Order: sequence, then C-alpha cells, then structure tokens
Amino acid sequence: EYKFWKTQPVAQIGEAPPQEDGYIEPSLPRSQVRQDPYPLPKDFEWCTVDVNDQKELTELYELLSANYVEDDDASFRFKYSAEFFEWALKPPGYHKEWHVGVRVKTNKKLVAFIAGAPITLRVRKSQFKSVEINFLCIHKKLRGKRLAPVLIKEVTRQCNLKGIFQAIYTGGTYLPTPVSVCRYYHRLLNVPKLVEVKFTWLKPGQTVARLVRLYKLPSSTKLPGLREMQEKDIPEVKAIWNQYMKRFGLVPVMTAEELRHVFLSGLGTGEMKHGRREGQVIWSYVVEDPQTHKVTDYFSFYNLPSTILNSQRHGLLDAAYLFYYGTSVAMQAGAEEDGRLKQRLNDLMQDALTVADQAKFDVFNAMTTMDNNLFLSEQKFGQGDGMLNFYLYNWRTAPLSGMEAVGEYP
Ligand code: YNC
Ligand code: MG
Repeated sequence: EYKFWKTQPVAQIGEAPPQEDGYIEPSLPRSQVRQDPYPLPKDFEWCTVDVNDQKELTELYELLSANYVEDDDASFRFKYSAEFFEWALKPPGYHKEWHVGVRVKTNKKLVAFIAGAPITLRVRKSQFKSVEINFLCIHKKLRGKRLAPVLIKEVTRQCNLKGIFQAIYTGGTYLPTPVSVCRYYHRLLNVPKLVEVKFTWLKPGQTVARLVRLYKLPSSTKLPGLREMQEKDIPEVKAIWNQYMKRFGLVPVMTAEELRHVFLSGLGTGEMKHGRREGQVIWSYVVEDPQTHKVTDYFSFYNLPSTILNSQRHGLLDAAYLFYYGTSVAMQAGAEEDGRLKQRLNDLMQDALTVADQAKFDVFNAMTTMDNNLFLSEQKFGQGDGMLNFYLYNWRTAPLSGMEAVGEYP
C-alpha cells in the first residue's frame, strides 16, 4: 500500500491531526540538495520542455490530449490547449526547470511530463512560498512501471534547488492524505448537446424541450456596471481579493503582477469567432458601480474543453470552470447574516452563467469550494460524480472543509 507515498513527507493515512501547523521535514541549503538527476530506465532521458518553443508546446499538447485525465467511465478526456499551457505554466517568476519531461532516447518522443508553477500559499495563519504541481502525465503504454514516483522526485529536486520545499497539488486519485475534498458540480447550458453526448440523462417523463426551458438564461447580464476586467482595475481587484480571501483557510497570496497574469493574460487574439475571441482561456469581469465608478466585485472562469470519446456527432465538450471571484459586499457589517452576501453572489453567478451561455459554452462547472454552497443549488448546478482532493506536500495542518479551500487550480 502506497509504497512510494509512505516514504514522502506527507500526512500518512490514519495519522492524528497535528497539534500545530508546520513543515514535516526542514528545508535544506542548496549544497545539500541532491545535485544529479534521478536515474531513469535505460531507454529514457530527462528534458525540460520549453513552452516558449511552439514545436515543444505542440508536443506537450499532443501528449496530454491523448493521455491525460479521463472521467471514471472514459467518456471524456481533458483537452488542454497550447494557449492554456502558456497561461498556466508561465506565471511571473516561473522556472523553465520546473517543466520536466521524459523522452525516448532513440527517437526523442515526449512520453511523460510533470510541471511546477510558483505560488505563495496561506494555510490558516502560515504563509510560505511554494509550488503548485500539475499536468503529471505518462503515456498510456508506459503505465504501471513506477515512472510516476521518479517524475515526482525529480520535480521535487528541481524545486528544492530553487529553495522551495512545500507544494500544493490536486487530483481525482485518493492518496495520503487530502487536506480537503471537494465535489464537482455542473450547470447545464447547451441542453440538447449535453443530452445527446450522455453528459446528462432525461428523467422518466422529462423532455429535452422542458429541460431547455428549465435551464434558459437571460440574453443579457443584469448587474449594472458589469464589464470585462481591464489593467486599470487590478489595484481595486487586489484590494477586494485581499479582504475576501480572509474568509478561507487555504488560499494563494498574489501580488498585483500575479493577479494581472491570472486575470488578464490568456485573453486570446482578439478575433471574434462563435461568440468569443479565438484562443481565449480566461474570462474576467468586474462590476464598476455606475455612480461612484468604484469596482465592487469581480468573477472569472476559464475554458477547459474535454474530448468526447463516445459520440459520432460531437467531438468536444466545451466547458467553463468557475475560477476566482470576490465581492466587497462581504465586507459590509451583517451582510452574511442577513442574506445580502448570498444575494450578491447569486446575482454575480447568474451573470457569469449568462456570459458563458452567450459565449456558447456547453456546461459551467464549479466545485464545493469558497462560498459556492451559497449559490450552487439556486443557480441550478447539479451534483457530479467527480471529486477533487487537495494535497499539501511537506506541510502539516488539520483537514479543512471544502468551503475553506480556494480551489479551482486549473
Ligand atoms: C497522482 N495523480 O499512488 P504508491 S493530477 C500522485 N498523483 O504510488 P506508476 C500518483 N501520485 O501508491 P502510472 C498519482 N497517480 O505506490 C498515481 N500515483 O505510493 C502514484 N494518468 O506509479 C501511485 N494525471 O508510474 C503509486 O503509475 C505510483 O504509470 C505508481 O502513472 C500515474 O497532475 C499517472 O491522471 C497519474 O498519466 C502519471 O496514470 C498516469 O499509473 C497518468 O506505476 C492520466 O504513483 C493523467 C493523470 C494526474 C493529474 C496532477 C498532480 C500530480 C501531483 C504529484 C505529486 C506532487 C508532490 C509534490 C512534489 C513537489 C514538492 C516540492 C517542493
Ligand atoms: Mg509508469
């Protein structure tokens, strides 16, 4: 059981919650970090995948398109785009050494990958520099050969070489031991297509026409002053972010520069096609009060399609994922108790759904993180079967409830 994970500085199964938060193993000076790469089986070699090189970005995109995460019954597989990698792998201060690949020695084919991106975390009262690990992928033909632990140890070594000894990662797989567990929820938008590709099923007596009516959204947003986020909004967005995130126990801490990257890079080329800009990864909106011109709220969602593996007519499930949001209403005295916060979040989310619907997304996904439980049922999200586990590497803290976690790490 967990031959690899039981050797790692993570909370082990059945371990009692710690009395105090803190690291499991102390950080090492650079000179004491292992200097040479971990050995690979003889036919393979390490590489760094250069995401600034279009050819290597395409190799990465092809590896993940064919071999990355699928749902339980292999009906859908995440299909990240080249633009998505640009956005997710190159935040301010990224390290190219953290984009770790494995190639076949003879023909140089890329067959495995794991990535790290710098992130500052606050876990309850502690704040520390850390790395977000994502995109662990091994070619289907090389599964079950204990390659994953080698990739994980190598990316850990690369992080240690840069002075980073803590990590956050998420996944559907259960490992020792989640700090938080969240469930996926789905809000249907393009009902006929979702029924056709068996993303959802009609209940007895239900018809597509009736379901379409049930999920119908207005043709325009309702909050006065709602508009796309711009550069000039970043300081106000940051002020709301700083306040709003205090509500949660596991959150990224971001500089203005990092927020600018998250919300305002990956906006696409500007050419409109089928209701959206080509290559657009992120949709970021603010509410600017029409009287005071102050920014009062923001929300964002990102585009992550999945390949549909079992339909003749449709190749792609076009999904939007709720990302970060915040509202200054949360700072008003009594707003939580008297329902004003709940009302505001519902208004914001209805507009987020309307924007996604106008941009022709098929489905809008969200998790049971942040304040999402205040609007999921009102906004007609249905419970999915997917779970997302949140993990911390080399950091002890008692388990957090889903709502204390700020998730949606793409
Ligand atoms: C997983 N998802 O338990 P034990 S999420 C971590 N994350 O070890 P082998 C995983 N570990 O049980 P395979 C894992 N899945 O003996 C499996 N493991 O202790 C563990 N799928 O290795 C597993 N991407 O090579 C076991 O397994 C050991 O050939 C077995 O490869 C696994 O990105 C995998 O779901 C997932 O491509 C690569 O199935 C493969 O099966 C695959 O024999 C489809 O490995 C894609 C997929 C995972 C997406 C993600 C987050 C990854 C986090 C990794 C941990 C990071 C720790 C922090 C490091 C930095 C620290 C600093 C500083
Ligand atoms: Mg393997």
